[in-house]
Formats: sequence, C-alpha cells, structure tokens
Amino acid sequence: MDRVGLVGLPNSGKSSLFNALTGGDAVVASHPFSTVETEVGVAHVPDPRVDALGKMSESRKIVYAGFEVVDIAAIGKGGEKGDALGSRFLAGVREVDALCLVLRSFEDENVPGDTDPLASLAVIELELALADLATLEQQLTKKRSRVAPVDPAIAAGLKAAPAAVAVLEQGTPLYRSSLHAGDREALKPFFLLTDKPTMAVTNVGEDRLADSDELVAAVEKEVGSRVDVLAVSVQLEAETARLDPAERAELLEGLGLGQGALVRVAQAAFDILGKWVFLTTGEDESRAWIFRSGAKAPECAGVIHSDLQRGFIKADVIRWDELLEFGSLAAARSKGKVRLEGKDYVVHDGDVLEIRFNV
Ligand SMILES: Nc1nc2c(ncn2[C@@H]2O[C@H](COP(=O)(O)OP(=O)(O)O)[C@@H](O)[C@H]2O)c(=O)[nH]1
Ligand SMILES: [Mg+2]
Repeated sequence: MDRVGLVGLPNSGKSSLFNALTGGDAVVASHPFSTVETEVGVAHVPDPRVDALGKMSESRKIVYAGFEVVDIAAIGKGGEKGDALGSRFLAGVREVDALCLVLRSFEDENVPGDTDPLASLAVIELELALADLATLEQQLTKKRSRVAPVDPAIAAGLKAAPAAVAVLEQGTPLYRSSLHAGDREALKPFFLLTDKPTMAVTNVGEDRLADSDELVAAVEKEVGSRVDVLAVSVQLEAETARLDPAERAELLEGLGLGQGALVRVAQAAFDILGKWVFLTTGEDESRAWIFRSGAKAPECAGVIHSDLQRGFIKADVIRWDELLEFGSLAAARSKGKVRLEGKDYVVHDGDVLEIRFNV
C-alpha cells in the first residue's frame, strides 16, 4: 500500500488531518512536540463507482482503495541538526512514498504557531533541502575515500549529484527544480526526501473557507506546477470523520465541502504517485484496486494475486459506466460489449476487469 507522510510544523493540523483521513484517533494536541511518535493509519477512499457496481452485483462486500497515512513527528526550526526529534522526523519522511506538506492557514489565538502558509512552507522546505544536501555530501565524501569500484547505480547517482547539490544549496527542494528526469532517476539510490512526489494542503480556518482559492493560488505560485495544492478545513473535516458515511456525506454537502477532504486528498495523492484504479465486481465483492498508471493487464492481475499474473491468459474488460448500463457482465457480454484483451493491453482508470488465468 502506498504511504503518504504528513509533514508540517507543530500545530499545523497534521494529527487532525490524519484523523480526517483515517477516521482514527491520533492524539490531537495544542502544544508543540506532544505527538513525537509517528502514527500510521489507513485511509479508505469512498468511491461511487464501487458502490454502484456493488449494488448491481448485489455484492456481499464492498472494498475501497486504500493508502497509508503517516502522521510524522513534528519538526521545529533547527530540527535537522541531529537532535532526537530531528532524526526521528527525517527517518519518518524517508519511509514514505509521497509527501503531503501541511501548511497552517488558520487563525486561533489559543493555538501557538505561525499562520502564514508561505512562511511555514519556507521553513519545511529548508529543513528537507538541508537534509538532502547532507546526504549527498556524505555520499560524495565517501566516494573520494573509496578505493574499490562502486556499484553502477551509485556511480550514476554520483554523476548526477553535483547538479542536485547546486539546487539544494539554494535551499530549493528537488521537486521544484528543473533537473532532468534522467538525473532525478539516477538519484533514486540515495533516497532523497525532496525527490519524492509531493503535494500540499493549506489548512484553512472554518471561517476563511471563502478565501480557499486565493490561498491555494499563492502556494501554487510558490511551489510550482509539480506540486498538487489543495485547501482543506482540517478541523471541520476531522469532526465529520467519525460519522457514518451517509451522515457525513450529507453534512459535507450542507457545508459546501463536496465529497470532503478524504476524496480530494486521495485523488491528489494518486495523481502525484502516478496511480490509477481498476475495478472488479461479483457476488462476493466489488472492489477498487490501485495500480501503476500505464501498467498492462498482467501487472494489474498481479495486484489482485501473484497467481493471476503468473497464469495470466486474457482479461475481460469493460468500462465501469458502460457495464452499469447493461446491468451485468453477462448482459454486456451477450451484446458483444465486453472486450477480450491480452498481455499487451494497457489498463485504463475505471476499467472493470475479469482475469482469465491458469496456474
Ligand atoms: N480553529 C482551528 N483549529 C485547528 C484547525 N486545525 C487544527 N486545529 C487545532 O490546532 C491544534 C493543533 O492541531 P494538531 O492536529 O494537533 O496539529 P499537529 O501538531 O500538526 O499534529 C489543535 O488544537 C487543533 O484542534 C482548524 O482548521 N481550525
Ligand atoms: Mg500532531
């Protein structure tokens, strides 16, 4: 499962966002450094496509796509300088597949901390860039003292390192830079923090929801086009997280919050991670599965089970909304609307698959 790490200054609303996404009970506290342990939870993404297919097939079970949310221990200014919290923070960031920067934009005199999202962004990015700079300099020093030939992957990384160092020395994260894709790829063996797909959430106060677009535009202008930015009124969303889904949907709708933060954050996360969703449906279950965008049918079959990839023969494929029109796979098949696709079929987001296999 993909892991998305929440990264932000103390009191930016990370633990509240964690709760809003997972429906969980992370410790929400109003003083810095109270949540130093990293929390991990799973966000299940409500998906009307799965609901509709489940109804059509009278499925006993509905399974949504999920991703892991990691509430990473807060950083403070100077946190990278090797103190316990700093190293725990960096270890937490290193373990995730994507970063979600949480930028406080709500005013509350009872909650200490900066409320300017751009100021928070600058602090966070500097911390991350400095950590990456230290990693690369370590690698380059090691290289100078090395006698034995280096692993080719590391050698390619070292070749790309000086360009990355030049960017990081400016305090600029790599996800903002114009480094070539090839160089970014070559740097992979160093597990750099700012080389990860990144998104940002500005946590707007419930009283400033109307200013959301403006806040988002300001952050977008600063971080550049590679970072997905969205506004979430985190506390409001966290308060709805424990309601049952129908009640929650109604409340969010009433507040003008649409599908809510969970769906929007999930969409952005899957987008920056390059992930799509395919679906399966039957009496047992209707289910959403996450796969690498651009993957072919056998790789998708492997997401369900490795046997299905190993013994892959063909896949029956139909788009979810087309299938709904026919009311069943059998009906769609009898009208010749189910395609039989082979090993080279590139699966689309929203495809319903039935895998034929033999092991
Ligand atoms: N008024 C207001 N308070 C918030 C909002 N988001 C978080 N808070 C409060 O800010 C404090 C810190 O939030 P928390 O999620 O623990 O932040 P963390 O330190 O980043 O994990 C808590 O008291 C929250 O209730 C918000 O959107 N509006
Ligand atoms: Mg916290």
